[in-house]
Amino acid sequence: MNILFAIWSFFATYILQKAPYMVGFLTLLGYCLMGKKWYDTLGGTLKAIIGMLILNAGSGGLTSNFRPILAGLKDRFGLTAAVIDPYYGQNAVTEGVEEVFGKGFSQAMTLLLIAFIVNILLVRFNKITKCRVLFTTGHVQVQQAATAYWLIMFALPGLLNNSVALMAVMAVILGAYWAVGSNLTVKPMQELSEGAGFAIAHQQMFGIRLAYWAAGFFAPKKEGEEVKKVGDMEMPGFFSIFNENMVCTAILMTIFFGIIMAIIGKPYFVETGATTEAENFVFYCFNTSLNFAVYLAILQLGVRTFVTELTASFQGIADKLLPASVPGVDCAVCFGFGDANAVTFGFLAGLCGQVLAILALIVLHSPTLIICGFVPVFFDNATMGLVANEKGGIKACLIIPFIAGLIEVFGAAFISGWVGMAQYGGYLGMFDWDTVWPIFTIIMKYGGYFGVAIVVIILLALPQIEYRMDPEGYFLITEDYDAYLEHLEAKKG
Ligand code: ASC
Repeated sequence: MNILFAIWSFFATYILQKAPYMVGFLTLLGYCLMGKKWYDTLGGTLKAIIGMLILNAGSGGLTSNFRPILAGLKDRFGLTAAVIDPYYGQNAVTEGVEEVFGKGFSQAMTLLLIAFIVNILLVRFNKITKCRVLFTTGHVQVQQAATAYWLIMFALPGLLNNSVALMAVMAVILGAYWAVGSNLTVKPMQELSEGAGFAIAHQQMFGIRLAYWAAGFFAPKKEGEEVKKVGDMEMPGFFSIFNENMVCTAILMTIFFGIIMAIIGKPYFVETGATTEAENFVFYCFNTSLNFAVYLAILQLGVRTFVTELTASFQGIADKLLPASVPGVDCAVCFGFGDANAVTFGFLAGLCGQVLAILALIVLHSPTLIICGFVPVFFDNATMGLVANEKGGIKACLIIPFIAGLIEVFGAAFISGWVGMAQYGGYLGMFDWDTVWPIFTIIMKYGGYFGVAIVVIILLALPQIEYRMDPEGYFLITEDYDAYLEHLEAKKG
């Protein structure tokens, strides 16, 4: 028993919660199931792990460089506000959950495990459930388990005395959210990546599908008319330098972060040890801003390194263990596809939305103030911008993330204030957690067990509805994308 527990605890700590090793583990398992030669298996597994580590270096670099700048606004002006950021959110739960609910944080990890099993089961029985995606992003699952733990205890205080029932309810809801949310991204992601065979398992999965749906309103109505995407813009003269992704990112970020850093002022950055009194401040701002383009390039290299290994090896898992399934990966993976500049445009549009919403909170004297965190404002809106651009073109790429930015702040202000998490300084704040999760919380708070049933039914109904809209194409889209395209043509004709 002890040995089993030790194995489990090693697996949970070093594999399940660490995306690169989870991806490596799945690649290894997939290639073994396919009966690949040992050296191909070893090579592929290492490439998958290293690719994910590179992706993490990119996304981690972005986060660690630019998060303190946005958070600096809060410290510099002495605001008491909740930062919307997955890490602040997780901290808020760790600090507050014992005080508010008298329950320790460790149970949130048990929740993670059981919910993951629910995800696996829903995918395993996808002939019935129609769920096609397995989550592989452990760090995100930890953050979500923590937040769901709080929201559900807040909504259903009657369950606090019954640990088993509490866990069961939470695991079903969270596991269903993972399976169903990631499933919603299958179609947008296949279109974006031309059938690369992955879906997104992150924090804006409903957001991606909504952006995809909303982008339909911007798509050309006449047959044969092309979408005007960000990448199709041919800029004249000086502006043509914006066609190059690295240059575009560098210029826009220098302007944007330059302004914010100037507002915060040099003393703050000296105080926090980010720069020194001796270093030229303008140069410091310029260099920091250019790093945005650097980390974005690293991130895209990581995607190219691991995606083919993971999706090729996953065939083994799909054939032997989880039929008709695909891996669900970090949202940053899609930055390797589509128009690279749509990432930057989506981010900046989302940021405008968030800033406007924050100003509105201040003007309206909202009891909860929000400070934008880098992770939601960048990763959510860049992803939604990219998806929107692909289907609806440049207008969709700007307008949809802008609206999403407004929703993110208002949603986060409402839910984090209501459930009392804002008091602990942070909230997860990613798109789904500012929209669908607050709605779930309201339904459960006022509907009790009946509300729980409604939430679960709504979730499980979504893949059924999507399946019924195109029964032949539904599984074909991940199994054979070319055949799927032919199927679409045949349907049209
Ligand atoms: C998150 C989170 C991160 C980033 C990263 C994006 O939600 O916790 O570290 O987004 O996954 O690549």
